[in-house]
Amino acid sequence: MGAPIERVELRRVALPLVAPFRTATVDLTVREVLLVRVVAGGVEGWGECGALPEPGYTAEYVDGAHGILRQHLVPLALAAGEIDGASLGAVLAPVRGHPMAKAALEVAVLDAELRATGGSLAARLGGTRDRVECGVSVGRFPVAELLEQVEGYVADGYRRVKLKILPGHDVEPIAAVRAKFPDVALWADANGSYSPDDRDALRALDEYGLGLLEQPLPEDDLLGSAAVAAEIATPVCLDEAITSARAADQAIALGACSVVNVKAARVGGYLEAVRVHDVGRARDVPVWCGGMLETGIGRAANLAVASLLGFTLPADLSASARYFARDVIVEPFTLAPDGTMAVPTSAGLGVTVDLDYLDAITLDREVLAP
Ligand code: SMG
Ligand code: MG
Repeated sequence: MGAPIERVELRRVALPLVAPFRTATVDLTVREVLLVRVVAGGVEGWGECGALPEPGYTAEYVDGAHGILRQHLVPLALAAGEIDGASLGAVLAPVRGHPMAKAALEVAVLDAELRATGGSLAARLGGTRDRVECGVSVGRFPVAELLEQVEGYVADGYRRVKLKILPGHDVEPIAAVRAKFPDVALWADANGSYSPDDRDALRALDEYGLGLLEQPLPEDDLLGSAAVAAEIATPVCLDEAITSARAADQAIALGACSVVNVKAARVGGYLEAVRVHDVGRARDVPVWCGGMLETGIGRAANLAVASLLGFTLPADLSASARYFARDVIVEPFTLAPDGTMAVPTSAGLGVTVDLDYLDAITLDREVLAP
């Protein structure tokens, strides 16, 4: 067992994005993000909450995550005595739902524990690769601007490009990108915006050689997703629908997907993300690491989990500069020309938080103690 938690800081920061990020359900120009800083045994650890300011991607949002952490999750963790990343899940289990808030606290506890003992998060999770293949997820833009954005990312070396689509805004951007970049590995993400009646529109996407179609239908429609998967040639990947390793196992068994997007935030933490990865391996389904426009803190943790061998497709993990003019860590993440990024190897998350910059962009900060 680890050390008792001495205090927990909840800090909200706002980082302007270098380009707007629009999906079927989200419209962002600034990434407002909730950070968790834990001190245990005199050592600090950091975590990032994936929640967005509005509940457009899933039900969670920054204010809600902040409230559940302040009122329920942090008090449970502070009252638990000796605790570590492995035992935290049971401590937080009385609170239903709120996976992004739980994941943020879990990774902060893991970071503190690992900084005390010297191991990297990647090694703790069972990761073995030292570099991760990276892709880029591009928000919705007018076509001319979209082509410009994609051109830049292809030149940077990203291994694949993911486009955001919704009904009525699908064939046009996909066909335009496909025409200009015939060989680029291209994916599309609908964020649950189609209905089972839109099968013709979904079938029409088959002719563009997409590597996968992510979350075509709403998250609770697994049978609908299985019907779509049976009807179209493009592999169906699920994102929002995969809330746990059990959900992944059942979705695959139902034929609702043949690829899984693994996001620690969405499944309640990095330890559960490893279990989703294990389900994928057991069922011979490729998995890849999704993203939530994380700062360098969350990106470090995503790189750690993406270093596990079952992550066989490029991640939604891009360089710091793809998101922010200035990241919150001292050494921003950069993409190598071969489209890979290095997995941090030093203790815990393996990054140094730039506290001066963080202070400059902090909107709100509170400290909770027993
Ligand atoms: O982190 O590069 C990133 C963004 C990846 O597209 C991305 N995430 O549905 O997969 C998804 C979205 C969820 C977040 S919308 C801001
Ligand atoms: Mg998605």
